[in-house]
Amino acid sequence: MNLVLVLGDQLSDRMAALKAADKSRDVVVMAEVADETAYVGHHPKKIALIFAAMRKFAARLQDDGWQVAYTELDDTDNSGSICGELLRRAEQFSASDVIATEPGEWRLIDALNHCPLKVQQVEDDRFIATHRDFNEWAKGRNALRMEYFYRDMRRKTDLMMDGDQPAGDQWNYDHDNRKPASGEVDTAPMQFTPDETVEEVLDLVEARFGENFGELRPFTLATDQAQARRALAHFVKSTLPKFGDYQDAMMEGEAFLWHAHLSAYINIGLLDPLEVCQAVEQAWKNGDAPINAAEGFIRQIIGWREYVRGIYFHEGPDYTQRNGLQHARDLPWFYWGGETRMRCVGQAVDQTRTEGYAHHIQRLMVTGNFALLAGIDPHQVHEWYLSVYIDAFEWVEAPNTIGMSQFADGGVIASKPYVSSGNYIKKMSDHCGKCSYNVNAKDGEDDACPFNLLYWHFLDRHRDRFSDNGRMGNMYRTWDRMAEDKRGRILDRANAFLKSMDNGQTV
Ligand code: FAD
Ligand code: DLZ
Repeated sequence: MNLVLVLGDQLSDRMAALKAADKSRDVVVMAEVADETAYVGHHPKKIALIFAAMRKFAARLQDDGWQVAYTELDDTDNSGSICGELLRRAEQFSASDVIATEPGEWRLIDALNHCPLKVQQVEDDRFIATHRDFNEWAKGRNALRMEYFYRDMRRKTDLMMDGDQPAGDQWNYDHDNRKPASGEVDTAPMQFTPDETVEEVLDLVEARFGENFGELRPFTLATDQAQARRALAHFVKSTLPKFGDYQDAMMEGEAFLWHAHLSAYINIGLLDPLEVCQAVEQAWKNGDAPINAAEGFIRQIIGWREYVRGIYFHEGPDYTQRNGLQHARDLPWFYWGGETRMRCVGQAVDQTRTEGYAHHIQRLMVTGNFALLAGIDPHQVHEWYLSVYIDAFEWVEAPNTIGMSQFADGGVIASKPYVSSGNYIKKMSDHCGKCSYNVNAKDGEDDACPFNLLYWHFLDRHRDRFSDNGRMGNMYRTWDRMAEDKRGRILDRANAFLKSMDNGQTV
C-alpha cells in the first residue's frame, strides 16, 4: 500500500496523486502542520480557508470510500511538518512509498525530495500547460511575453475560437477595459455563513494565529466545491458583464468592484480553471456577457495564470532571491497597517487587512508601484504579498511580485518596469480627492503626491539601466527637458520623503 499526500492547496478529486492511487488499498494523508502555517505569517482568513476546506475535503474523500489519515493542528502527536507526518503515517500503516502531486513551491518539493521515504512526485495536471509545454514554448525565445503564450493556450483549449482564429477576429480586447469606475457598484462576491466545521476552525485560528496581520471575522468564504461553484455561478451572472469595463478601476471603500474573487478557490482546488473559463465562454455565447469581458477574463486565467506558473518553474528555485535593481530599503510599517497619509495605499492595505484581498491593479499599481518607486527590498515585498492575500501560493505570487511588479528578475516577465506617477491613480480611482497629498503638484512642492516625486527619483537613479529602453525613452526625454532647478527640487523632496519614511514618521 501507498500513502497518498494531499496538501492544503490540492483539494480536488482530480489531483494527479489521487488518480495514480488505489482507493481500495492506499491511505490518503492530510495534515495541518506548523511548518506550513509559519513560513510566512499568513493572513488568518487564509489559514482558516485552507484548514476548513481541508477538513471538508477529507470528509468528502472518506464518504467517497477513501481511507484518510488526517492530522489536526492541535493533535498531540502532530510532528509539525509534512515530511514528519508522512513518516508517522508510514510507521502507523507499515508503508514506505508515497505518491504526491508536485507542490507549488520549491521549498516543499525539496522537502519531499529529502524526506527519507520513497516519494514519487507526479506533475500537477490542474493546469493547461504542462512543464514540458511551457519549456518547449520558451525554448529559443529572446523574450517570454505572455501575449504569444496566451494565443497558444486559446488554440489548445479552443476557448472563444472560430476554427484557428480568435472569436471576433481579435485576440485581445484590453483597449476596451480601462474605464475608471463610476456610479454604484451593483454586485458583490457571494458570501457563506460558517457551518460547524468552519466555526471550529475559526476558533482554532483565532487562538493560534490571532496575532497575525489581518482580520479573521467576519468569515464568509466558500470552503467546499459546492459553495465555490455557487460563487462562480453568481459571478458569471451578476458581475462578469462589467468585469472587462472596470477591470483597472479603483474606488473608495469598494474592495471587489466587478472582480471575480475566485482566485483562492481556483488555487486551492475548489474550482477547476477550465471549468471557470468554460462557464464564462458559455455566458458570452448566450449573449449574457460582452466579448471584452469574456475574453479579458479568460485571458487572466489561461494567459496570465498559466504563464506565471510556467515562469516560476522555468526560472528555478533562486527566483525569489533575485534583486535585479539592487533595491534594499526595508518595507515600511504602513504595509502592516501603520498610518499613512497616502490615501490609495492606506485603502489598499486596509482592505487587505480586513479581506485578505486586493484586486490586481491595487496590487500592481498602488502597493507594488510604491514599493518599486521607493526601492524596497523585493524579497521583503515578496514575503508581504505571500503573507497577506488569501490566494497567495509561491508559484503564482512570486512571478507576479518579483517579476511583474518589482522588475527584480531583470525583465524576464516585464519589458519595462510597471512604474507610474500619481496621474495613473488619479485617472483610475477616486482616491486622490480624499488624499492629504496633492496629485496635481508636480514641481516638488511640500504637499506633492509621493508617487509624483518618486517616479522621477526612480527614473533618475536607474538611468543607466533604463534610458536605452525604447519604451521608456519618452519619459527620460520629459525629465531631461525639465528645468534643472525643478529637477533638483523634485529629487530633494523625494529624498526628504524617503528619509522621513525610513525614520518611521507618518508619510
Ligand atoms: P479577477 O481580477 O477577477 O481575475 C480573474 C482570475 O484571473 C483570478 O481569479 C485569477 O485566477 C486570474 N488572474 C488574474 N490575474 C492574474 C495574474 N496576474 N496571475 C495569475 N492569475 C491571475 N494572484 C493569485 O492568485 N495569487 C497571488 O498570490 C497573487 N499575487 C499577486 C501579486 C502581485 C504583486 C500582483 C500584481 C498580482 C498578484 N496576483 C496573484 C494576480 C491577481 O492580482 C489576482 O489573481 C487577482 O487579484 C485575484 O482576484 P480575483 O479572483 O478577483 O481576480
Ligand atoms: C498555506 C498552507 C497552510 C497555511 N497550511 C497548510 C497545512 O497545514 N497543511 C498543508 O498541507 N498545506 C498548507 N498550506 C498550503 C501549502 O503551504 C502549499 O501546499 C505549499 O505552499 C505549496 O503550494
